[in-house]
Amino acid sequence: MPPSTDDAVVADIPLALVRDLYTGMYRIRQCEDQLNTAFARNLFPGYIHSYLGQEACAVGVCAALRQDDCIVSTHRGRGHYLAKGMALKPMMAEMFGKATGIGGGRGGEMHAADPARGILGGNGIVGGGIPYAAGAAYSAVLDGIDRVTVAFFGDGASNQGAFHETLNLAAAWKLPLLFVCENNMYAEMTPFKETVNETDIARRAVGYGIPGVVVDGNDVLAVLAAARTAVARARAGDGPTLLELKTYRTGGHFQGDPCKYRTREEEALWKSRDPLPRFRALALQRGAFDEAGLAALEVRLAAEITEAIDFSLASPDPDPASALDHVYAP
Ligand SMILES: Cc1ncc(C[n+]2csc(CCOP(=O)(O)OP(=O)(O)O)c2C)c(N)n1
Ligand SMILES: [Mg+2]
Repeated sequence: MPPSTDDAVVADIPLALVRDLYTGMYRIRQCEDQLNTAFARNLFPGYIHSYLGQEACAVGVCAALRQDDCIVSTHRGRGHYLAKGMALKPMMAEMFGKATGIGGGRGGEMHAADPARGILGGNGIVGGGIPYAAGAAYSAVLDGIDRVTVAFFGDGASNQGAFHETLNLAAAWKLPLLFVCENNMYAEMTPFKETVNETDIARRAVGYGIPGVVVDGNDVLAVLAAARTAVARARAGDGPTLLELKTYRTGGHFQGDPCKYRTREEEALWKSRDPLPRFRALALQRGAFDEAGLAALEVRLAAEITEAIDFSLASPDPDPASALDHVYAP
């Protein structure tokens, strides 16, 4: 594992930022936990690809962005949506396929988008979002705006041709782009180490002439620091960076996956590196919260998620008569 943030850096982080980072991660954790329960109770259709365990990646990267910066997400996108500021109730209702969802219930888990907040959408095609992100980055260059775009993707996606082609073009054109690979060690049921003869995806950056950085993806401050450096480089016109965030998908590939392809020992090891208890302890130690204040915040965040689920359940389904809306130009 790469080194975690050192004590001097920790001591310098403003307390308000510590509070925001913990709040962002806990909110995602609650969202994923409660959605898993709702899915197990058959309360909504489709799938759940849980973001549990990876919260520090989305929150750390998005904390380095402005509202007008853009992100492109994946099939495992809720953490990215929430961290970039999508409103909770419309996000949740989209998961439930309801008319009140951010996409009117048409996109569901993999296709929520909110252009006003720079969220250009998830993607059901592994690696499919990476070239879109380059397009968004190039549009900022053409418009003369110092907007940065982030492509989030997984270790599996880093073996797609689209990843390599986009890295090459983005490097050659110095696009204001961050390639953020969340290496959670698995692509569906396939371990990364069985498919790639190299331990670090970040080293692929060398072949394209851009920086490649390995980061402890379960250390939100390390993620934030690396993202800030990469964002500053992109905004200055110096081109893209590839960040590899080493993390772990603590749930299965999808909710209900029995995880027979990995050991309970490996899961226990990564549980000990869980980004939330780790940062919770740091936040208390820094005095960002007292224990009672933190517990109260957690209760409030959990209640907000429950309320969003209740809102979704009470919302109407999309009207069948509107099925062809947004398909053809008026
Ligand atoms: C082009 C394509 N191939 C295969 C799939 C099936 N599939 C869905 S998720 C997934 C694994 C992706 O792994 P990774 O990129 O590491 O993301 P993670 O699921 O770990 O977040 C695969 C193979 C797909 N959706 N698209
Ligand atoms: Mg993966």
